Amino acid sequence: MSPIRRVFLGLGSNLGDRETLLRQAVERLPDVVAISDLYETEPLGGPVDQPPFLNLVVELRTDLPARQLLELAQRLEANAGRDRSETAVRFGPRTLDIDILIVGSETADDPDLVVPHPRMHERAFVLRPLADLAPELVPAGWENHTEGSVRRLGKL
Ligand code: A4P
Ligand code: MG
Repeated sequence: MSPIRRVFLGLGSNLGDRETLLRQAVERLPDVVAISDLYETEPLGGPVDQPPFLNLVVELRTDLPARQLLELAQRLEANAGRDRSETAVRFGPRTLDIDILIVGSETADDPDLVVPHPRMHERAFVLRPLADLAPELVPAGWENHTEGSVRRLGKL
């Protein structure tokens, strides 16, 4: 049997009824044990005029592997009407984005799945809500970051 692990997912929305879209996604996730505060954040990257995001982080206790979590995340994004057509812009506006941040000590380095999420350590919109839930966490691969735990980075 696989172990139950601490899993953290980052959710963001900057199109449509952001709060409802986020709440519906959280309700559809399995084994949620904690939800961070909701943060309104300035968009990082993408088109200059895109609207602000709402971001939050959820913690699951689950034995689902990262790949299955990614498939679930992408199903929920599609349910929220996310436009993945060729015209959709990288870092551009989206109804729902779910990033797989941390899956216990599991690591992945595939073309379509990198865990821990490779950009999370430089993003306040991930680290602030994550610091609500797991301030002492040191994700796999962070041992060499001089910054140390989520709490210290989250305070940036
Ligand atoms: N992918 C690889 N690893 C992962 C992972 N750990 N979790 C792949 C989720 N997806 C992962 O993502 C592109 C591909 O990344 C997917 O096909 C998946 O297989 P995407 O969601 O289709 O496209 P994207 O989100 O536009 O690009 P990307 O690179 O994932 O962007 P990010 O890093 O998700 O950033 N500003 C604020 N304030 N708040 C935000 O939430 N989000 C973004 C998107 C940019 N700026 C933001 C925010
Ligand atoms: Mg993404």
